[in-house]
Amino acid sequence: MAKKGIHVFLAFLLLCFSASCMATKDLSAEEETYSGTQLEDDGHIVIGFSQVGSESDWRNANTQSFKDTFTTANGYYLLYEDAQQKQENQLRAVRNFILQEVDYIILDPIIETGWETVLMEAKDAGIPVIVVDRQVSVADESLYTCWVGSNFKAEGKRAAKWLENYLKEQGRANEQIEIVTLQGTLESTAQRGRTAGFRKILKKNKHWNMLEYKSGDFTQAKGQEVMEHFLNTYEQIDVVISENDNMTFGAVEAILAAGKTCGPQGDIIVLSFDAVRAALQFMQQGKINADFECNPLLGPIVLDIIEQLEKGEKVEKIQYVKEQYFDTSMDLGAILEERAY
Ligand code: GYE
Repeated sequence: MAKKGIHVFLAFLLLCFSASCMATKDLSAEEETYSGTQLEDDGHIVIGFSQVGSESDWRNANTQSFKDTFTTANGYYLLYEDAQQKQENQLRAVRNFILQEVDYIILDPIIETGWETVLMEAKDAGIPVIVVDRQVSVADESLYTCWVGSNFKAEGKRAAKWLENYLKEQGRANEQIEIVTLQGTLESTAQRGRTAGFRKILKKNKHWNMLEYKSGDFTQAKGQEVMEHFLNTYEQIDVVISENDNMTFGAVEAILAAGKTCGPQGDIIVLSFDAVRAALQFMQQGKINADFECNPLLGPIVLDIIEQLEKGEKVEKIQYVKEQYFDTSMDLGAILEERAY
């Protein structure tokens, strides 16, 4: 792809960005010596990354993966914008990236709808947009270059299938099972997929009763609040489906505070999504039954995509990452030793 000249304006913004980075981390000697003029000529590829927020451990690992991948040493400048879970902030960030004439935009869209106009603006400006993690729902798919992330529906199904097997093993296959679901941010791809995947198998299990779905917005604090509501409302809860680990941390706290227990030896079966390090440690402590992995390490995959685009190659439109699950029957100590997040 022919590289666009980077405006002095952009150089100025990048310098401000570097200055703000300096406040939080030590820059290498190489980074410290960059000047605006060098930025115009040094051939670095400029990436604007609009991130959802920092609501969860998964999100932080995901952000770190991009920051570690798109470094100046690797030939990139990463302009990072945290939208603090607000779509309006993301729209503003993307428009700023367009104004700054970045080479690529990476967008992790908080929800699926509402992207047509801004993506059209990026397309008109000739800036490829790589969508990551969550998806955009647009009639014209040429508005973005490609998407890479998880198969959330498969994750939801995997969780329900795990529950089916577990209940069978426990001799509870014909028991009435009362379930509650802590949903993620409503209308996000992760929420929609996990809910839909689980529901598919739920429908086939006539003894399973979904008492309520309620969103905890993927955060620990709201997860705890929603779980308190469930515990105050329903006398019997056999299973909690929590659509991410941070809500699970809050939910477990609420369960223990209510004088109940959870996990393989407890009153309530807890199934979680993401499988971040702290959740696997919770599992080691017997507080979670199973965790369905969602891989946040998307930076290197997007790097490959950009390298292909730079060579003028065509890239796959939809790219799923590989995932697995974990439960207490596994050697979690050994798994944790190898785990990158
Ligand atoms: O599961 C959750 C995060 O979109 C896959 O967002 C992501 C989800 C992840 O806040 O922890």
